[in-house]
Amino acid sequence: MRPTGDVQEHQTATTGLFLRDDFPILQRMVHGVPLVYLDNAATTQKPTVVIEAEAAYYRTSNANVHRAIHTLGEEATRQYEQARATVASFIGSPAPEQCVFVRNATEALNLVAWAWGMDHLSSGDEILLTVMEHHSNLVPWQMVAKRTGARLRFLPLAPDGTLRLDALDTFLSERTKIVAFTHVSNVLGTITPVAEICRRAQRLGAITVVDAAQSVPHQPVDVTALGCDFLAFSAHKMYGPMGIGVLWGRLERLQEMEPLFGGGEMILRVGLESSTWNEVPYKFEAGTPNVAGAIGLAAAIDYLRGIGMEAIAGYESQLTEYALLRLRSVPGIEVYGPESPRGSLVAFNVPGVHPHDLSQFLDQQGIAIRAGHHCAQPLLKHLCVVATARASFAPYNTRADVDALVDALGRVGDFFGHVGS
Ligand code: C6P
Repeated sequence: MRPTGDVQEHQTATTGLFLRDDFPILQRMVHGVPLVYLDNAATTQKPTVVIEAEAAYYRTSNANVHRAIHTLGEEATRQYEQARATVASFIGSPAPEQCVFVRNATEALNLVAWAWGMDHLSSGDEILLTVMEHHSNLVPWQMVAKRTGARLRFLPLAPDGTLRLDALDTFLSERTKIVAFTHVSNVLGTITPVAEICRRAQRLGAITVVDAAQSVPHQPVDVTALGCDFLAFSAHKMYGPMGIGVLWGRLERLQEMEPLFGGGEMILRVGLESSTWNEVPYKFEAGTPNVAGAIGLAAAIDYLRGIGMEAIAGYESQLTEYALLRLRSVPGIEVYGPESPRGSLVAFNVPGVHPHDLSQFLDQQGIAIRAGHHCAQPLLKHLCVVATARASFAPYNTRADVDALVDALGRVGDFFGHVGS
């Protein structure tokens, strides 16, 4: 059932869209007070259905996949491939084999950079990124550019933190081979117009790589509608387990890519001198995969679908709007990123208090936020800060959680004594 209108308004204020009881960890106390978890962009908490799905696999079906000719092996293989099909239908993939299981978004982005980039880039070619990329979508391209002689270019931001799309034509040319960019910034919350960028990049023959680590958990994402070549995300940011993520790719792109890791499962035939490769996606999944993780991810997707991604996006948008409104009432606070649309997070600084001290102060009151450079050092340099605090939301958060944060921020001055000085 999808809550809308009054029902959703009520839930934003009081109970959350997810049932808090579904998440055992949300029942715990921190420093003697109930936990207020506002670090969801770093990782989300796990519902019982996900924890149980992993445990049930280990309890009843644990075996290696694609190898064993026995009942457990067949069950494990069936569940692993069923999980792939669940992922595929969740993101609108034409076929399950276009979803490669990896460890996380970082590994997915590295896989494209190394396996596609090394074979298709040479001196004089350009890789277009944006200045707001997470290190995971920057450092691999730096490494590959260094080895191939390709040049990195960066699409700039407007003062409000949105992408300067008007500059896209200046940066895109026949030299551009790859355009790699985040769907939602993990610092600014900026949402990029993926479909438009992909359309314009592909007109010039460039391939597009979307870092969807901060979008897939929060809004409907359909790879076919977006029109990208590759899309990367992590399960642990979408209520699934750590250690499993997905690289989605267009079939022809995946087929033209050489494998990155060699070993078991990724081969067709092996000789002493040379080998041939298995089909997509198996040629990218060398060694024993994280079967329990894939099954846990599928359980998380079933859980998300039970609520509905449209409902989740609507709920989080209301909650973030409320957080922006309340945070701006804190004297002297600096809030980063565009007004709207924005992802479900707010980065901010309270003058005179280092974000690390702020985070520690909030932790004493049971409130978990993130503080630091958020693995986006070039972006923070662009913002002329070394660190920020960041509150990020999930559908188990409520306005009461935002109120707890803002009330605590109101006490920061008394605690540190020198705020604003
Ligand atoms: N951002 C944050 O607190 P991994 O670590 O591979 O699951 O995700 C990497 C990653 C890639 N892109 C974006 C936009 C991200 O936000 C992240 C992870 C976390 O913001 C940890 S630094």
